Amino acid sequence: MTVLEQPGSYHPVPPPAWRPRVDPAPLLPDAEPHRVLGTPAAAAADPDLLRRLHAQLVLGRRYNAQATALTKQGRLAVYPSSTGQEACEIAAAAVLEERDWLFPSYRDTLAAVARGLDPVEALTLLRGDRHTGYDARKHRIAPLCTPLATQLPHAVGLAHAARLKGDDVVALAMVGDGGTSEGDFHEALNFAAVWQAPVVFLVQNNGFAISVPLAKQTAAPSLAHKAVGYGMPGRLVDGNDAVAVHEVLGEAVRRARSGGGPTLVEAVTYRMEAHTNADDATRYREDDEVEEWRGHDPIALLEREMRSAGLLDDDTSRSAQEAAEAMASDLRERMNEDPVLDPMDLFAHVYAERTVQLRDQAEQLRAELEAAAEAGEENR
Ligand SMILES: Cc1ncc(C[n+]2csc(CCOP(=O)(O)OP(=O)(O)O)c2C)c(N)n1
Ligand SMILES: [Mg+2]
Repeated sequence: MTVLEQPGSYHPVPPPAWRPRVDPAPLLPDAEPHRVLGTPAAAAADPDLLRRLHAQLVLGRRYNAQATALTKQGRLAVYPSSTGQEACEIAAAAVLEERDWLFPSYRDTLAAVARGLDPVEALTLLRGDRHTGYDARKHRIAPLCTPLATQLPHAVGLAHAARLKGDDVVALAMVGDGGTSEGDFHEALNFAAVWQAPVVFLVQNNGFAISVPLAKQTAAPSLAHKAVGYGMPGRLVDGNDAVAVHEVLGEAVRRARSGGGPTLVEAVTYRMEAHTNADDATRYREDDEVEEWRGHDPIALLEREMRSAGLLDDDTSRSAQEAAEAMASDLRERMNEDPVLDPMDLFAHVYAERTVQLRDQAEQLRAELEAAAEAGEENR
């Protein structure tokens, strides 16, 4: 008997068991990035929130400038600046509760600082000192992640596990536009949606993955549209509008917390500086483009709104600047101190149980350090 001769009813179209699993329409992002500043909606914004965001943006800008200066002084190995992207960094930290988790990428030291991490600890990894530089569990900030997008599945795993345990925890994971082309991005979003994990994915579309512009990164209508393929809402927001980013991320966090599942947020922003201090951005982009974005600066946008609403005067502006200068001078001073490091610490926190190879290497290093110390004693 051939397949065609088998008994049973004939279905010229797929059986009705097949239908779209969810209605895609509500998942689609808006055509334009959501904005608040410079629109009538700004009048309803909480004045205290505007003041808080402003103070943090000013602090953040100064922090980026200081960290970049430290690379030039040889005190920091490398610094990927988030100048121009401060609104995303600040808002990401502001929408989280203490019990939540932040999963930053290498560019997101400022988000970690805005979450309360000591600015020196936040730079320890980039200084090449000690592991990630801070206690990830204590601060609920995962290590600043250099391998692109690998922080995303971690965020999903943590959020899903928390939900299974009945803990009220949301994970917010940050990634760049380039990171969306990684397999880990796909896997993380797929798992998050299937499990309805309490995660928020924040893609900072800053236009470039080092020298690769977005047009060469993806053919998708927007990065937010990618959400629909996984069955989660995609939201598009002006990443330089601190109030809008705060609003969109806040909604996504509330949705995740209340069991509504994950959201993918694409924040449209721009990397004002080179990829890192080791990069020369003039080799692959025009100054005109940078200048155009300078006109859409996150601090200027907020200040304009606040001044017209009578929420910012020269005194408040000056005191925000002074607080930023004090932070920068403290950072400079403390980064100029040589850290005291134990070379044996290299082997800590690598495996729960040390492998044979690591045990051997640790012994070898210990012997070398002891021999060097003895030789030092003899030469004295
Ligand atoms: C898995 C992996 N592949 C390649 C790199 C090298 N790399 C470091 S940053 C970067 C560009 C990432 O761009 P994007 O995700 O847009 O983040 P941005 O630097 O703009 O914040 C690349 C390719 C890496 N760190 N990890
Ligand atoms: Mg990028």
